[in-house]
Amino acid sequence: MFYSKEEFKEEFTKRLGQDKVPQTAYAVLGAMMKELLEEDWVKTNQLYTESKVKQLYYISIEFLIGRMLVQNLHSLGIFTIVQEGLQELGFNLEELEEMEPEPGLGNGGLGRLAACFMDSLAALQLPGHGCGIRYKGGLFTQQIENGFQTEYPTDWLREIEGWEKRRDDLAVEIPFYGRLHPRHTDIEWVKAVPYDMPIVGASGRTVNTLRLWQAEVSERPLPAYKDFNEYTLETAAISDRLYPDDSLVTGKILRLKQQYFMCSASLQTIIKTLPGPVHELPHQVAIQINDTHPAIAIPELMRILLDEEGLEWEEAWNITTHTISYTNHTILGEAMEKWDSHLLASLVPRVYEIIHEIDRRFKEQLQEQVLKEQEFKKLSIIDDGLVKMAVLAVVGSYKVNGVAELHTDILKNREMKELYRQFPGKFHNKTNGITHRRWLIKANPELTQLITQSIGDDWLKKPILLNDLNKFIIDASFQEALKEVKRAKKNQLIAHVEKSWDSPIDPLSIFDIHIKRFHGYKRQLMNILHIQSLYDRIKEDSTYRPYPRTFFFGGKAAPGYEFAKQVIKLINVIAAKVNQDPLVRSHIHIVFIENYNVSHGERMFPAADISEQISTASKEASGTGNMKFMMNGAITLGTLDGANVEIVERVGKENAFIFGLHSQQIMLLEKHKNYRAQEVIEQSPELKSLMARLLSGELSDGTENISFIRNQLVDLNDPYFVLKDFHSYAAMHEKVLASYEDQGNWQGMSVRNIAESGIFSSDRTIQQYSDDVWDLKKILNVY
Ligand code: GL9
Repeated sequence: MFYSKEEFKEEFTKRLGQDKVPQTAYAVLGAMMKELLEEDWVKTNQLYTESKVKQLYYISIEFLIGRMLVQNLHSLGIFTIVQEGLQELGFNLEELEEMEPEPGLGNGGLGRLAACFMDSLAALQLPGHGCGIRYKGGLFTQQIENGFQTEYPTDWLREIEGWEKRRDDLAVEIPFYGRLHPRHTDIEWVKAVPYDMPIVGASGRTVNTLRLWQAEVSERPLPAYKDFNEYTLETAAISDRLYPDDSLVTGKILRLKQQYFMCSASLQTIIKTLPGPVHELPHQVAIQINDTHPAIAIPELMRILLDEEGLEWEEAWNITTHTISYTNHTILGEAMEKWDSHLLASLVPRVYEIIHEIDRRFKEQLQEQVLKEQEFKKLSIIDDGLVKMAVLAVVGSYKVNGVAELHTDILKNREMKELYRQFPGKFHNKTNGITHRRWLIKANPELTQLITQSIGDDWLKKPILLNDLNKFIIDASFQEALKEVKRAKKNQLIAHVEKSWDSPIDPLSIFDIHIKRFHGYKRQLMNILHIQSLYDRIKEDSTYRPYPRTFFFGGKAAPGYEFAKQVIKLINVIAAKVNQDPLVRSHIHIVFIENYNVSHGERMFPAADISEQISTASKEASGTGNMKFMMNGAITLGTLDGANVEIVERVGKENAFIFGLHSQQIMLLEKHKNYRAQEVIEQSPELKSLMARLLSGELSDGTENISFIRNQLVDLNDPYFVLKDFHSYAAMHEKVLASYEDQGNWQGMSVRNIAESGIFSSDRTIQQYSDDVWDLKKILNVY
């Protein structure tokens, strides 16, 4: 369609016509992009079908893809042409990008990881696709009102239609409810209609597919007892909204419906479009289940193989357990899915029957061993009237992985010890990664340019080559240029934020950034309590006048998670006080970024000096924000948790600020129950006064109490060890300040972090999955 800037301008102008407003420009540009990638998309699919190569399906309840327009311009290799062309025609690409709504089809790390994986699969020219749900409403929009989080529905679909292709021809029917005997009757069918989105591979012609399913009423007859209006409402609800849960389960029937809907639709399609006989499934298809949300794919695949393909149990089980593999993303107890047996038996009776049989056979096998009752219980899929999805996922998969070395070790040695003993060969680690294309090349073109000027452009395709930057650690002119980049990114962030934030932000201050979901274990509370202690110290000690710092917070709390919501309120109360105080304000400043999402992230990671990664050791499975900061030259201030451990291994302890209890220490304190928060408070005058003021309500506006924070720290004995780690956290902040004074050394640390970040590209992660689990072959789309 166009190969040069002039050709682009000509085509664009022609299509734009007389309607030269940004809205039209945005629409025209989008339409041109879609046309441009359409041919490659069709060709990629044809190639996969004709060559009968093995294909991967990554099933996930969340895909937090972020905006697509600019990312696709980069992938198609026409970003510069278009950006300059638009400028010459009087349009600003950045302004057009702002018109694109962000599809918030995920909560946080787990959903964003799925999106990074899609990007890497396409970039590496591997045949891998996503399967998920086309939620009409993504994650809620957060507004801060009077310091409190309030939630508003986000309906992104209205404006985005266009990137996707509805495929009525590929719709399938999903069976819910009904009676089983003598045969499955009275089924309430739901129609699943796929919407396909193109996943464009960087500088190749591979265009993979993200297939999102939408629930609609079926044309098949409804059972006599069922009211049609009720059925219509229930059906629409299935793909209406993403559950806003973060590392938490609701146990609601609608969630289970979503899971089964997505798995059944995906599997039916996979089987229908299989190029060979069904017993060859494991050679033709790999299915990865992203956490336990799609674990119901295991009995569903069994159902299809048994009832629709007519296989015997042994053969069906053999196929299933060589096709499906499982990734675990958390060890938090409250995030472990357990479904009520009755609920399953009523909603998906045949699937429940199969789960029961899987459990029965597995237990029969276990009978041959001498097992303690406790061990046997841990290994039971069905236990106490509950179906434990993680156990089902391990038993029914050929590979099981954690998402960072520490996390996988904890799975093997503690959380899944009994399962590991049964299936030692299944367990492996795949440390998470992030796509450097979005999080460095797109988000930070200034840094990208500096790197390319210094080490050439091979790193764009092989991010591990960022390692070559190590030779610039003490190079004064590189350091100066890096500082310049950071300053530019800070100013851009300020320009963006100041539209909504009323107090001016100092671009020369240290940008200390804490962005992620609000959760007890992520310890935003520790951060804000420390800031309060800084405030007190500045007020009381006239010799303490620290170098200016701006503390940024951003993140959403699950609507039902009261504690997390009160932490948001506390931050906003303390922010109001700090930011209004003329003395304190020149030393510390707090900014709360409303409605933190992917687009905000793209502006914030590049502007950071300090990356707050302060979870209670052993609780954060991996973290991926830590990698995005590192790649943009921020220094980690964190605990030895999740992938922080591997980051520190790469950069060296001297290039990070590490504090706090280690995971072993935390696990011992938990096991022996010998932590006493009250004693820690008693021993520290600083904590004592901080707690007294906090609990008196002085820090809570007078309008609201802080009962949940009190409850957590006092009544619940500080389960995330905020008080226990407080002093070593505060001491590390002082070390940050001292280090920042030596700018030569600081910039060197920053270079070191960028240089070592290549290993955390999701290209590395995906290549490892492909080599060790999926066995995919690179397919070149040439024609
Ligand atoms: C998570 C873990 O908590 C993170 O540590 C991890 O980096 C990601 C991706 O592996 O998975 N598990 C989980 O349930 N969430 C994670 O972020 N939560 C959300 O995504 C909301």
